[in-house]
Amino acid sequence: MRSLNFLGLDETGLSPETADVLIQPIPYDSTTSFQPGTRFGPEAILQASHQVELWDEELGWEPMSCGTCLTLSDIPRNHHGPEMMIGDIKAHLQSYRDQKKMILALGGEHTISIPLVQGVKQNYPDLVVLVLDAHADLRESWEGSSFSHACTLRRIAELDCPIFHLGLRSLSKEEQKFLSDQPQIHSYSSQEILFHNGLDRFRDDLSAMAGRNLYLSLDIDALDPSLVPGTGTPEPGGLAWHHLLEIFKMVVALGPVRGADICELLPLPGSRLSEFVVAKSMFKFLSYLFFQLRKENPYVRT
Ligand SMILES: [Mn+2]
Repeated sequence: MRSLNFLGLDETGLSPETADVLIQPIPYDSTTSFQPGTRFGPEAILQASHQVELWDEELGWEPMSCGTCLTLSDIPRNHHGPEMMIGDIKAHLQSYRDQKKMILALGGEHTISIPLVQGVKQNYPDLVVLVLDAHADLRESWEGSSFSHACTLRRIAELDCPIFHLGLRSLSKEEQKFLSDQPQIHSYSSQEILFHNGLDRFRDDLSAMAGRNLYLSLDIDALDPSLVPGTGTPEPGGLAWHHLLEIFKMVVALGPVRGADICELLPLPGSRLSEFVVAKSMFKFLSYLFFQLRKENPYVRT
């Protein structure tokens, strides 16, 4: 489907109908406020993914021989603003939604999560949204747009689904006030996760919703910028690699994950670290996901 694909996998014989997971690049940015360039993220991530080993040393298996991924063609960037782009994303993915396919989207800026979550919520009305992000993204509007990357979680909150937000460490006074009035947004700051066992509280809270359908949105700036310096709006004091893996494992174990995205990777000249971390995080997430699916149904593709 796409000449440069995820992990350089052999996609012979695969189609969107038969693949377990569809990788959907969405090279879009327009509202990024600090450093533009996240539209170059998907290409850089896919390139870096070719350096990821296909053997998962932690689980002792080769996940891509048990589950299948197909990398789709890019959704072209719409230059007429985020609302138009959101419409394009919805239209582009409609047929996959009708088939209830699992889509892992690659941004691009965080705005792309809005139509992705909306689409999955249509299929699964009980959806619970998990967001990893340094920023609250709860602004009503930002720089003239209600669909700026800085408003992503505000728009998702309007969809009336519980939200679990991990890695928060930057927000405005107004966002803090809004957050305090939103019982359905469960927040776990970076500091709580790093120093006060915040992931234990997260596991307990999410366990109360075990079995509900989940969507995972990973703004890569949730991780510490020493690990991912290439991001649109870096914030110090972020999560470590192994926090991310622990979160993936909890999420995969606690509910069926129906959709996911990874956003805000900004390739930097002279370093491939950030895109490699993103590519490896995709690999680990899919490895856990396929491992869990095989555990639930050992007769499928063993
Ligand atoms: Mn962010």
